[in-house]
Amino acid sequence: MQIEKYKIEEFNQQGLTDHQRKFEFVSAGLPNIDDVMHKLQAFNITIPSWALGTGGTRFGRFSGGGEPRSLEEKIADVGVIHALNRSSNSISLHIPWDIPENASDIKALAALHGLHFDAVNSNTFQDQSDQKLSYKYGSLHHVDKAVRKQAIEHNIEVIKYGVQLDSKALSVWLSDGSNFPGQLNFRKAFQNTLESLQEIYAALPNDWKMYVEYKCYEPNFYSTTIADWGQSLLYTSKLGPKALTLVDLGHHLPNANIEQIVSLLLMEGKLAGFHFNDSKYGDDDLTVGSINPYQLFLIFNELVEGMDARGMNHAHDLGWMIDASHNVKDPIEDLLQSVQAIKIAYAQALLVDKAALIAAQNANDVTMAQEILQQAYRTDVRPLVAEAGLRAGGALNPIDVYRKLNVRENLIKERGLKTVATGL
Ligand code: AFD
Ligand code: MN
Ligand code: MN
Repeated sequence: MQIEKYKIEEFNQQGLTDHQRKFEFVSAGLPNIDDVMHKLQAFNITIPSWALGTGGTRFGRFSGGGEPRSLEEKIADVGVIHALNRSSNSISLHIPWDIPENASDIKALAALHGLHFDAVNSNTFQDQSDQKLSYKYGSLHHVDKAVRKQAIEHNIEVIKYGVQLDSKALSVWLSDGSNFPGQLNFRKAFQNTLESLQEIYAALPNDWKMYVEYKCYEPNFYSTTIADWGQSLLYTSKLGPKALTLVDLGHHLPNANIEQIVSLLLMEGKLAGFHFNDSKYGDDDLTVGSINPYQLFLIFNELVEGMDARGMNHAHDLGWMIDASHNVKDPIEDLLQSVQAIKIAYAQALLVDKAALIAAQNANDVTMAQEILQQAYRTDVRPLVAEAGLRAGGALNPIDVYRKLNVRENLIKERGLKTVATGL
């Protein structure tokens, strides 16, 4: 289904006076308001194809109804999100869950919704039914060269699909690792992985990037072959300039200082971008900003500071993507909340008084340094985010409009109550 613009405008009219009052109040005290609004409007966050269906755990999966049954329907769902928030103009596909049968038709369909294709993701963490060799003991790190070759070829095939869709990056997440001490020779596992990644790297088109994700544990619980940012950076440094380290917020041990990791990767020119989500314990894949919005703000503070120091374009020079999956919420509502949380953290980071912060840091004025950060964090920037959406032709309140238009009910009518999204 497609959301008509005039319907969004009708709902916007209802809340306009109230919104304008709030926007004027917040923006009055902000010297850089025009710059902030311009940046907020330019900022888009990619939606992963696998977040559009209800998630599950090893205990069960409770379908929410009206889930997309095909790539075309996933694109339509992202189209709904983008029509409402005007900040989700791309989709990231997972191969083989989302094989485009006719790439030019798929591109045309996406373009109808104002969408393009971001990074493509390979999958060597599951066995497919037509697959010759198993990934039970890993893929790119496997002791058997034939398994490694199969996994390399899969990644190269994913690049080919991506080229047809005008994607510009391959994301590699490996579940490779070991569950028990003694199972694996760490050095050989590293070297096998490096050689495999080198072969994939050699197949990248010139204007492509390879994003190497790390994850501290799961599904392997004793060791992971790319376990942390240091290990990923080791691979990406050895691979070359097209290889970059991808930070998934849920892939750290609790209390890790992610903002410091971000700052240093940026300094080295080795930060690929993000998989945004939130977590309480591990790879919980919860809605962005639902558990620790202050951490998200601190990360954006480092991003803005580090990108500005390197003269980078906030909107385009890093990969911004959500990687979440929900078991109990409507996935579209959840993604709207996630995008909103990201834009709020970004807006707050844009409000940090940088000159004052540098002065406080240089004077070892710890109290003032904290005050400056929290002054920005405690500003209610929601009217700024709403205004950016409004100016871009979106909804003042995306979730409200989504509900008033009965989008989910219509999707259930169209697709059925018991549908299950492909890939999950
Ligand atoms: C899994 C991993 C990782 C990866 C995603 C897509 O935890 O976050 O990005 O699959 O391959 O959720
Ligand atoms: Mn991820
Ligand atoms: Mn993950």
